[in-house]
Amino acid sequence: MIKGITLVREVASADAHESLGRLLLSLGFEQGKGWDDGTGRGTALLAPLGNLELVSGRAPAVPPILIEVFGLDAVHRAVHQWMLSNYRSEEIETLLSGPELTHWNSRLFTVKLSDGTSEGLTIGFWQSENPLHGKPAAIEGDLSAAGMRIAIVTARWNAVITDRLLQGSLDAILRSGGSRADVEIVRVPGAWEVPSAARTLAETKRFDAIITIGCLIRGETAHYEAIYNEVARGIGQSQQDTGIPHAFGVLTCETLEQALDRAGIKAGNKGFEAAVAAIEMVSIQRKIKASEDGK
Ligand code: RBF
Repeated sequence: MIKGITLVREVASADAHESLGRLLLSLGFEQGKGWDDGTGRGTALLAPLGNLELVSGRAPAVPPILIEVFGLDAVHRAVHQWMLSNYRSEEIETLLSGPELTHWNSRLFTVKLSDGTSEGLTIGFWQSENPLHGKPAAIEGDLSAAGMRIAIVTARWNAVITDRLLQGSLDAILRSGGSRADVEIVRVPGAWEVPSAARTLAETKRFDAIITIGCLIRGETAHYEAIYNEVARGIGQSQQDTGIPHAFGVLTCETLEQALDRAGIKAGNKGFEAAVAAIEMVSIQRKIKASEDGK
């Protein structure tokens, strides 16, 4: 039922309002829907996250407005710069603190703005020192291929492209700690044959993941959509039926030039990316199983 939280603060003058609004927008607040009814105006500044924190047992050691940022030192510099054009330098020393470590593994500075209102306006800008702070807890795969057994199925059609994709996949596996002896490469005539070979390999249970490689070029391929849909469906079905991750490295392109771009020229190497996805999926599968076993 809750949609959001709004803190309302008074600013001393229209000029201060204007100037403070500009500062906060330049630091990354999003402009919300404000209001102006002739007797006063409101500027809405939106942040991606908000929370209400209740404290008991001791007085809060922070100002009532806390803005979480990344790049705290850059924010401090921007606030200092802004203060130089709004306050005398001796005032700034008393109004703006330097970033300091808190007892909650963060750094924080406070700035006292817009005196002359009933409440005053003190803002604390802070940044967590924990790099994972604010990230929802999630299982994520590692990119280590050490000890992983991987099969690569690659089509001979458009070998100019598929050989480059294969090279990209091998490159990703070896650079992620995998061993060439643990990689089996199977060549099939065309993309159409990729799903059945992938499935045969997956059913042997000798591999942790399968990487599929092919290249369909619309210009040369009659019934392009029909072939492509069946290849994608077959690879997906093999993955779902066998439970073994299948990375999809089958290019579908309008032209040979577009295919070359995706095989290492201008748009990365999709074979490399498919191998990285396979490695990540094996790792994720292992972690999910380990967390199940631990229950
Ligand atoms: N295989 C590919 O991997 N990429 C293609 O672009 C491609 N184009 C084809 C176009 C035609 C008209 C035909 C008949 C086949 C094509 N194939 C292509 C081969 C297909 O994947 C398969 O190997 C053969 O049809 C034999 O089953």
